[in-house]
Amino acid sequence: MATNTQSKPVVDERKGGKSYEGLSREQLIEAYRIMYTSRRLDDREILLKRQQKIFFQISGAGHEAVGVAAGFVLKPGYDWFYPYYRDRALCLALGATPYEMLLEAVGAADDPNSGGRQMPSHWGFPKQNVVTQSSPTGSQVLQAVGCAEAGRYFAAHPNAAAKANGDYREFKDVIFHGDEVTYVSLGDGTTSEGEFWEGLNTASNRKLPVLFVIQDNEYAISVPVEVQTAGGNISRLVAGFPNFHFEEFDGTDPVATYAAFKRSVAYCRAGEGPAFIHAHVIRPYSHSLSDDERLYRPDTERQQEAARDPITRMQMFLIREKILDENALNQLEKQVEEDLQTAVDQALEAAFPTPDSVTQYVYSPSLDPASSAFDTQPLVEADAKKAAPKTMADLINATLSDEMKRDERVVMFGEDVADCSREQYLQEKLIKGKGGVFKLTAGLQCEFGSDRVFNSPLAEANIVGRATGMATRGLKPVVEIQFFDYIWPAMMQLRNELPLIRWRSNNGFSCPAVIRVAIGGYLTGGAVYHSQCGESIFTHIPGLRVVFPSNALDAAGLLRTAIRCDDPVLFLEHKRLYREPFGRAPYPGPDYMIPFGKAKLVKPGNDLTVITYGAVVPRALQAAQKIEREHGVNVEILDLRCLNPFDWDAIAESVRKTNRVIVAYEDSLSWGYGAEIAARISDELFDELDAPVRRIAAKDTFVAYQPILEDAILPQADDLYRGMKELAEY
Ligand SMILES: Cc1ncc(C[n+]2csc(CCOP(=O)(O)OP(=O)(O)O)c2C)c(N)n1
Ligand SMILES: [Mg+2]
Repeated sequence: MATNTQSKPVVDERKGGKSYEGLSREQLIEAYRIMYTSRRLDDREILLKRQQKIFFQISGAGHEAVGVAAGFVLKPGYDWFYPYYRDRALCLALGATPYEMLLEAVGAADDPNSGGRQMPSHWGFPKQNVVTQSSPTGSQVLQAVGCAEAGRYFAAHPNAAAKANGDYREFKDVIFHGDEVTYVSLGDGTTSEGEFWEGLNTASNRKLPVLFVIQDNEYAISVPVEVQTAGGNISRLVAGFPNFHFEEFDGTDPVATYAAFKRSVAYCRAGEGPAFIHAHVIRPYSHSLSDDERLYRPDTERQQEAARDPITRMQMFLIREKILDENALNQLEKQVEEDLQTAVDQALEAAFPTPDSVTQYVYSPSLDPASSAFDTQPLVEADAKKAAPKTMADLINATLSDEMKRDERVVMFGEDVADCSREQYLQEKLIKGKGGVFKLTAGLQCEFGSDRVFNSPLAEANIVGRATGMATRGLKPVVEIQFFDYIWPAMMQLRNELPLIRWRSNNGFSCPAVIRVAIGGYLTGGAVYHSQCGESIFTHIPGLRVVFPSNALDAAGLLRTAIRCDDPVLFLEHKRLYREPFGRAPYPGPDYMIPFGKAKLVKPGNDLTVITYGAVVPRALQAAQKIEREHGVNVEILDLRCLNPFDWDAIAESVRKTNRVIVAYEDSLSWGYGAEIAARISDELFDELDAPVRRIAAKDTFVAYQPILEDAILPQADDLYRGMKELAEY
């Protein structure tokens, strides 16, 4: 259904005839057909909602001209699309059918958007490169930026697109085109979200071919544009961003809209930079069926708006220009109605998904990171230098380097991760380079180039949102969040986007990125904002793998599994353990991997079990050695090292042997990771227990600066010792 935009106008301008900005009469008729289909499909859905045959409705009414114009200028399956819910006409113009849209509305198994998992108008058409859309307003913007970056990266590194067996690449096809454009749209209200501004900033700075489309209907539910936007006009505010092509126009005029899109897309395709399209549209049908705009908009305002309805405008245009007469228009509309009736009848017959499918595609169905494919042995190095024990920081750095060498799809960015953004200083050998505040990425930019290792702006949502867009396209971003304490601006992306994309698109899209995060306390002076844990907040998110190694060898093996696997991974690196004497190990070689969800037996014992991970492992070991010396209590210590999935079998085996168990963790006690483990033990191993399940963790407060306070707050070896003694005596 996508129209060839190259076709000449039927009337030649040179002969003094009329031009419709390059649109032929046939294309104008087709434009109207799509616009009318879009509007009437909304009407149909509204009816179906009133009949309780569908469960939600949100319309694209008033926005149809924008969608059709964009769909005519851009190319489905070639360009990339991050739409929002009012983009029905766009998706129709790109080739999605009313039937496919209705399948989402009824929640059918065959719904290509989501398999019945998302609300209607949450577009996702893999065939057309329409990337699964979510509900949080604005979260699409940074992903679109990352998508555009990926396209540019593959154009510069075409070999990176090659398939490879044995890792995520086997299941991740890459397609790209050197002049592709990424479309992203949003409403006027959504321009208030910070992620919108972060997206503009990066697209501008990197001159990315992103088409930002603001569909300004002057309302965000009931909040008018002058409350959202300082001065009431977003174009005025963004005018200072360099490298942009700007357009502002009446988006209810299909021909003017088409012309604006043509100019903008040409600018992006030519590699000049991003374009900003500000289309003034209308919203005739309230925000959604759950909203009644008469509560906050008087009739006069609504009537004025109705005079600009793009459907009527287009009808009048076609008649005025003698492209269609009234009879032909009626014929066309009748045909649309008939086709829609057929689509509705078919969609109402469609099979529903089965309840047993609900956990399908939470994770990759193709590659299980807990499988033996990820179980390899460390290399024993003959070379004495390589065989010398290395710190966790050393081995993480070595693993990153190895994987960048092995897989050209791996890119790294974050705050301060580059050696030096001002490359000339490196070239002139004036400086040594930084490579991360903890130096975990040191030397990687020098080794692999500035387009593979680079600094991000100081914006955590920017890091995770862009990584999500890149990974959706097939890159393997391994990005860094500098401190766990500052992960929160990325929370929308981490909770609602990265881990959900596979499930909500019914496996239509996936984004197996790795997010490395420096975490934890015991720093003596780390204080409130450089000591936080909080891993259970992330293990609570389905779709996200969470890893938390306690030593150098595990960090190397698990990081490699994280990079090669097909799921998104949160890789937590304890700052206190980066350079500890505890847990150093020789370099294990470039293929050493540990499967996820396999605990490590740190110390065997018979009297009680301590289940722990991270920086509590060495503290538990210290306490266990002391209690064995002093009281002969023989403690078994299990280091979970991977928190999702976690090794239930190892826990159960140990508890069956010792019958007494402590779950110890660094985060504050209540609602923490130990609660889940303790609950599961009580549930499934109740008969095996000779004592209550105990938790030892931080106090339910924040981590203070003064070392005396820090010691009192975080769990210490002495706390573990006391806990072990009490439980052994119970
Ligand atoms: C982050 C977030 N906050 C709030 C909402 C609830 N919500 C959904 S749409 C909407 C208004 C959006 O207005 P605008 O961006 O102007 O788009 P429009 O609906 O007018 O086309 C709101 C507040 C949401 N979906 N996501
Ligand atoms: Mg709006």
